[in-house]
Amino acid sequence: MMRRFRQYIDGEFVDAARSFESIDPATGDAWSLMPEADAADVDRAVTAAHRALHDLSWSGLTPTARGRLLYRLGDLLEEQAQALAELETRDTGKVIRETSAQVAYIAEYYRYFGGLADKIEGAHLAVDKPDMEVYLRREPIGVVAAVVPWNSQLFLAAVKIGPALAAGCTVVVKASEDGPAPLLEFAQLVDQAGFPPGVVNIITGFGDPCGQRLTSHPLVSRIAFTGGPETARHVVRNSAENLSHVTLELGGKSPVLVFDDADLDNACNAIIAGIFAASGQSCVAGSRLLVQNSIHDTLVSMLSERVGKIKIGDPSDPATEMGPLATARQHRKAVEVIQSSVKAGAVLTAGGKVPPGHERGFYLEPTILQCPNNDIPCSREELFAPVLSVMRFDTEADGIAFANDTCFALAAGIFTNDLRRAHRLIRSVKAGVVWVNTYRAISPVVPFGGFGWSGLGREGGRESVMEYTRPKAVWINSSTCPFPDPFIMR
Ligand code: TXE
Repeated sequence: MMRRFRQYIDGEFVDAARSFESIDPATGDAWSLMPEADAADVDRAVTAAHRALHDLSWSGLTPTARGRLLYRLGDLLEEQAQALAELETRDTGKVIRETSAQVAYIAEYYRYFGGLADKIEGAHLAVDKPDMEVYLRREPIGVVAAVVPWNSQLFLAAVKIGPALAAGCTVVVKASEDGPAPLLEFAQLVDQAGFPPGVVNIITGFGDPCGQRLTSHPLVSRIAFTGGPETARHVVRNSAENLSHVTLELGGKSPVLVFDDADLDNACNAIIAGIFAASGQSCVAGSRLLVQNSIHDTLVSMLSERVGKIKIGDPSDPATEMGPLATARQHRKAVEVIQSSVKAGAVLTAGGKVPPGHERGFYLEPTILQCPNNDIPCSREELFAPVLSVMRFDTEADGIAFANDTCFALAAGIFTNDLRRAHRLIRSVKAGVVWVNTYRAISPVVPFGGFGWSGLGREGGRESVMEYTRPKAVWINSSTCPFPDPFIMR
């Protein structure tokens, strides 16, 4: 008997008319049944969210009370972190040592956004009309459609649900059709936390019709999307239906620059974490390594040696360092791009094939490709796989030019012990997040996001809550004089 998950709509756990099988990436076998939301399910979820938005059980809560609910959700998440981590590992293949640490940390995001709920402030405006008192209210923007991909669904949902609820919005979350189990299970915690019915709805289904209907729904006011650039273009077109606000968080081809004065042991560890953690399925993956000529060979051989020792295996084993890719589709794409890159002149320095003994499931060796230029497929395309493209550069200007030669602009890593150079690089690299002598550090306090093909807007940080509000300007006439001539504007 396969475990069967349900969707959470209007405070009820309900089945969909159809279901689909979810695949365990470590074996390639189906292990559970997921509800396949159709257009009618989406309509019910959005209608519930729209009703809840104006229902006094939610809209009548003080911001502090909303914050308390979020805080409680964070506490429940912390209590259930291990169980949810195990579910995420089972459904996505992400190793348990990563899911355990990440899920526990997500609780901090809910607490952070809970703390911000009563710190959303409007303004009093000093207008040029002495009798007028003018102030700005910050009101919830409305129903939010949150669409997430398979990698880190709980985390990517938290940076949408948290600020949306802090601002007083209601949410319909669409879990990815790949690995939706942890997010569907998380609905139990939303229920226990005591949110009124309809405030948070969690469904899953395919891009078309589920994602399509949700992001073009006339009752949705804001879309928060994480996924690939191609799908993002559909989402932007869908948003035109209702002229909804959109934020997009769309991956990257992030450069990591290592200069000859860097601490190479530190850089080596950070590079490995940057590209091989989560088997490379991370939007900030440092997938393009740019190394200054004089240290290139040394660093590449350090990396190759370290990569050879990465323990690949069962993602649920705490000793495993790298698990499978989440889907057969991702695996196929990575293998194809490795092959086309070698044909285009890249030299395979490590990995590149299915690890021996792991023919079942979607495993791929950690792979290093040395690229003669930036036009090799693996240095252009986002792979979402454990594949590192390495290029050499000579001068600082060359390094910057290579780093910026991409349509993406999400993250960048800079390794140098020269503070002046670090500052020059920070100013010059095209990215929304820059890490100096470190990589992949995150915090709820820090806004995250990119531009270009990497997306629009930011998630995390104070500003992200404001993005779920809209200003309302209020004019109050304090004068006792009669209203003046109606045909003169004042
Ligand atoms: O993502 P999709 P995919 C990149 C990565 C990956 C590529 C494709 O390079 O190889 O994108 O991945 C929903 N309207 N990233 O195909 O399609 C879909 O059901 C509304 C980077 O898995 O973008 C899922 O819930 N929604 C990225 C979500 O969009 C639609 C993470 C994401 O799926 C839809 C993931 C539609 N028409 C992939 N079609 C990152 N930023 O971290 C699909 N969806």
